[in-house]
Amino acid sequence: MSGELDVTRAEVCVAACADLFASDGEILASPMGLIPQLGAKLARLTGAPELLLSDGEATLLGPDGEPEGWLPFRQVFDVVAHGRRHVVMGANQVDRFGNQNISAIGPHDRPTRQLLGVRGAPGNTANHRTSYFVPRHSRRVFVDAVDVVSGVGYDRAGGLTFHDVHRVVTNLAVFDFDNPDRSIRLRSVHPGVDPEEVAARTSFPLVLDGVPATRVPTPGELDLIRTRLDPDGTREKVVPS
Ligand code: F8G
Repeated sequence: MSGELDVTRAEVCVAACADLFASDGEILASPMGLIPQLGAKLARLTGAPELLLSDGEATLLGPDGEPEGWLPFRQVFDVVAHGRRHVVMGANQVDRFGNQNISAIGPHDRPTRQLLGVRGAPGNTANHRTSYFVPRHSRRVFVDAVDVVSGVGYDRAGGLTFHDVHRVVTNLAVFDFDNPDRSIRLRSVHPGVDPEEVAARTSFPLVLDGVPATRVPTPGELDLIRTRLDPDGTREKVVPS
């Protein structure tokens, strides 16, 4: 896809998800979905060796899936409340202040679609760092205003001391919330993606000038992804190039 290493879009997304955890230290990573999971494992093997990985049930795992500890479901709530966690959730909708919806689509009194429900999104965004991964960037996902606030965004987080919506990684780009008003900012555009395409697939305006390219994985990271973490290449089914 890009450069001599023939890096795929999925591999760029995995490295971008690994970078989500780069400065986290010894916290529990809770990546939802294959690409964020590969990113957390890659981070553990490279820049974030203290990261704790969970199987989503009750076991802490090493990067190759080897058991490292026991963390029953009830204790996850203690970890959530103490803020020692970084979750990467999905999003059916995200708006320009980082409000996320995984609950329902349409008017509250008569939704057109019932989705997963708010699940852990309210508690996560009130207590610790939260990021999102969107495998199919579209105007349907990046909306002016979400229909149901599951994960709380910066325009509603006034009283939340530990609110920290970190980044949104999509199949096209990476976003952060580093604007002065904490609105969403295009941080990088994946190699081979035209910034105008990102704008066309987003329902609110974006600043495109001067936006750098998302980094590509290093040769060492590529080797880990391709031979150790995802040798079957399932990543390419989630984010086709
Ligand atoms: C739409 C849209 C849209 C979808 N606009 N229509 C339509 C219009 C689409 C389809 C239909 C379905 C800590 C913690 C927890 C726990 C702990 C506490 C969490 C206890 C665990 C349990 C708990 C949250 C983790 C996630 C969500 C992961 C995803 C989704 C998806 C796709 C977003 C990728 N915008 N969108 N439709 N969970 N899930 O046309 O119509 O709706 O569409 O952290 O839980 O409680 O707390 O979503 O939707 O992060 O990311 O999979 O639902 O699969 O199938 O695309 O085609 O059927 O007509 P989906 P999809 P139709 S943390």
